[in-house]
Amino acid sequence: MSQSPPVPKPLAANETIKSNSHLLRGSIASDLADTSTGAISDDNGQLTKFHGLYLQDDRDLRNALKKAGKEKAFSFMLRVRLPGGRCTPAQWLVLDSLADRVANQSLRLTTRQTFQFHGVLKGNLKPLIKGMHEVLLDSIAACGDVNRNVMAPPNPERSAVLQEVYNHARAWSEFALPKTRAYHEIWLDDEKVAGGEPESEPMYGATYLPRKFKTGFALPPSNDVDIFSQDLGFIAIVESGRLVGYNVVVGGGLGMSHGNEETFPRLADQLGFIDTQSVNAVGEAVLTTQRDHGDRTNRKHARLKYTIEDRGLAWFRAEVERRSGVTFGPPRPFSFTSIQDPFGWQRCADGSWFYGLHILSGRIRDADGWPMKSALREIAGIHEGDFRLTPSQNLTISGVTDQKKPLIDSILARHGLASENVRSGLRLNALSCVALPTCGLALAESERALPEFLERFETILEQLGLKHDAISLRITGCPNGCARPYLAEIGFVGRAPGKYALYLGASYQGTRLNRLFAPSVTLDDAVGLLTPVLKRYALERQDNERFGDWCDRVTLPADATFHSPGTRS
Ligand code: SRM
Ligand code: SF4
Repeated sequence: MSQSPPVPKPLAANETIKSNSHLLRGSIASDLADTSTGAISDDNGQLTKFHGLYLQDDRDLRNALKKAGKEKAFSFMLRVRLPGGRCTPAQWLVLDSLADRVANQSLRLTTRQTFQFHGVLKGNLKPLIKGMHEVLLDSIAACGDVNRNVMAPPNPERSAVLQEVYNHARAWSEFALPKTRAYHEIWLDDEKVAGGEPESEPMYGATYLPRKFKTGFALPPSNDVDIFSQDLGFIAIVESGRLVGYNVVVGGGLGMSHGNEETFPRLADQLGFIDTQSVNAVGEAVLTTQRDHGDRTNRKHARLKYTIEDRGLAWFRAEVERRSGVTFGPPRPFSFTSIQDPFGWQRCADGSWFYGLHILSGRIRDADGWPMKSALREIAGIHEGDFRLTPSQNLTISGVTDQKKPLIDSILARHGLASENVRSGLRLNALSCVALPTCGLALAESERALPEFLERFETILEQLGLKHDAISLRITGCPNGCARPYLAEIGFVGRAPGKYALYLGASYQGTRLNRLFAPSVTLDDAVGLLTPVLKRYALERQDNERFGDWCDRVTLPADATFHSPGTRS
């Protein structure tokens, strides 16, 4: 008896929204004109992501508003597109002032080197986007099923190699931008193009990618961009002081769901070496292979990491070679030794200076005793170089001359922001995602909980003589992994209010995932569990052995979870 062919699975709802959207327009414009609500429709909410915007509501106010029978306190988050995290002082001043005028008086530096505004009311979206446009900034493709903000090494050491890597990152970012004019029409009131060629998306097609897609460029020995967490990564290979090409890595990604074993964090695998001329061709081939073969039926299985898991790396490499016409060479040797941003004053090869400023959770606002926003506004007012946002939510003030250095120093000192004031190696290596009150997916606190987590662990580390040891701690409000917690030596992942899964044992350099140590703990539980572990580490570690390596070797059972196939250096 012949078997009937399997019934194809239905497409995910987002696929229909995209294909009916007339290249990302939907009915956003009419939703914007509707003043009876602060929200937009669900379908348009999916489309505005491609324009860098998320509809959110203030979760602190949800219950009270519900009780009062009122609409949720809706507002939008806007994410800026900022390849490699570079921003001029003029742009800084405009973003600073927009945050005061049309958002919640704060700027948030993200784990992918850009800015987010929170609390933007619907009627303020156009003024915000127009204001950004005046200083040549936009939020196109900052979110959505497209190539997102491209990461590049932020260290402002002005070497020719670093500049070249940045140029490649920028060129790939531009090359992979959607071509639709929807953003310009909706937000900047551009005229609709009449006549001429019909608009099209040659690289993406009308349904774009099955899911978000992230690219990073790394320059060893620093893995500051966490290259193995990217869908597509380019690791710069420098020989005799010259950039000769890149090792390409694919299939990294961190999001998972608690209790769903079919979802997991995964480190990227190496495809092989390419020359510098082939970056865009290979990038396009990786992107279109995922466009054509990624899962469009299940958004929890739609990232590139699952396509590679399901079909195998050999198949994927052959497909990319066929599409790009580029043959991969064997990966060339490289080594990552650190992930931490440089802090304080550093001298560059060209004689200029840069200052690495630690910003807890990337939150820039004026808090009591911590007037970060005012200080940076004053610096932007006199600064002649630029600012670089780092993947660890910090900031670099770069291109500072000998003449300007004392002035910047005095502004930092007057506002109490000198890096020497940062208390511990743990704090300098801590990240948190935004979580409550804005993130609709948060199960637990993260940014607002980080200070207490740090204070508790700093006390223990100080007692054990580990205060200045660089140990990475990352916390997120849910398992989506926005602060890359699975690549931290100590990772906390929100499960429920006040409860976190605790992971240990990633390598400090971001080359090995951590593993589950305790499935659901409070901060008190975690302090109780980790104090003896840290004590043993202080006494038993081998010379220069990092906390994550020691945990991996000593503390964790061999069968603790996490899937990380492939070979990494
Ligand atoms: Fe993220 C969704 C914040 C980096 C994995 N992320 C979200 C949303 C938009 C929540 C939502 O969908 O409603 C969060 C908005 C919170 C808010 O109120 O601002 C959010 N993600 C962030 C940021 C701001 C965290 C931060 O504190 O810095 C980071 C913005 C980066 C940027 O500038 O583009 C951010 N998100 C990441 C990273 C880290 C990275 O890319 O290096 C990851 C893990 C890497 C990865 O993608 O695999 C990450 N975010 C996710 C996921 C899970 C994706 C998955 O494959 O399962 C979601 C949920 C989703 O896509 O369904 C998500
Ligand atoms: Fe929100 Fe979860 Fe991302 Fe944190 S990790 S910002 S809680 S989606």
